[in-house]
Amino acid sequence: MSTDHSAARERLAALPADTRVAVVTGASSGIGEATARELAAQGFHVVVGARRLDRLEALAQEIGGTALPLDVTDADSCAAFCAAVPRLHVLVNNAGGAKGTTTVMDADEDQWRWMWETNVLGTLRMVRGLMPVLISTGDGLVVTITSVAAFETYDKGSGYTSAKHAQAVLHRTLRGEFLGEPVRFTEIAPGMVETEFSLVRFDGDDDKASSVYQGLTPMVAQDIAEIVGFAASRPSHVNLDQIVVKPRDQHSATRAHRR
Ligand code: 8X3
Repeated sequence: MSTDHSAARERLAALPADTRVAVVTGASSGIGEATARELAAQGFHVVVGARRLDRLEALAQEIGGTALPLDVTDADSCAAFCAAVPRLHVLVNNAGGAKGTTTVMDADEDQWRWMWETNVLGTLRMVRGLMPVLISTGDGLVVTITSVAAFETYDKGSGYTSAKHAQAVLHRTLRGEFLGEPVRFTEIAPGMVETEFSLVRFDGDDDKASSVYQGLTPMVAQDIAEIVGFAASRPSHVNLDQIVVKPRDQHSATRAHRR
């Protein structure tokens, strides 16, 4: 463990026994950042993980949480992050995303690899690394942010829809494998949320990214953060299994009403 990680572990271990602890991945922007703020407002000590450390540290300072570097595509980075968390009540698997829009025949293997690494293997690594502390704390919750792409397929989206399906299947399987243990599992599957999501998908092309949300009112990160906060504030015998949430103007991944 680096000095950062050891210091974080000591700090987290020294928190008052009744302080609830949450981990949010991909917390430097968008849904992750809003979720970290929401959980902090509920009294959680939030450990925020992401690659962009400057943004992360500013956020941790603002919410009185702890920032730790995290690249969910890197097994060692995940292991070091998880080893720094001595106890935990809520894990929010938010890190993920899409890259590119191509047909299966034109698939770019690097884009596929990135999508499977961030969405699927990233979730797998964080769940495996943190499940022991979620269970030993006696009241755990795993929230995984999937997508409407975990339910649907669409042309030129297979790299992303296949990764989101796989991430969701991994999450839903845990609900059965941990039945009887003190841990809950909530999948939140959003439709259009205006964040950096489309900017990443279209490799920084602003025009393409904003055209996704043109003529309708998309959700914002806070809309999803409040749902995570709602799930996390239910009494521990209540498990919200699955929440699909879309803008009123969005019917499905491929059909929306635009004005
Ligand atoms: C992305 C959902 O509806 O913007 O996860 O394609 S949508």
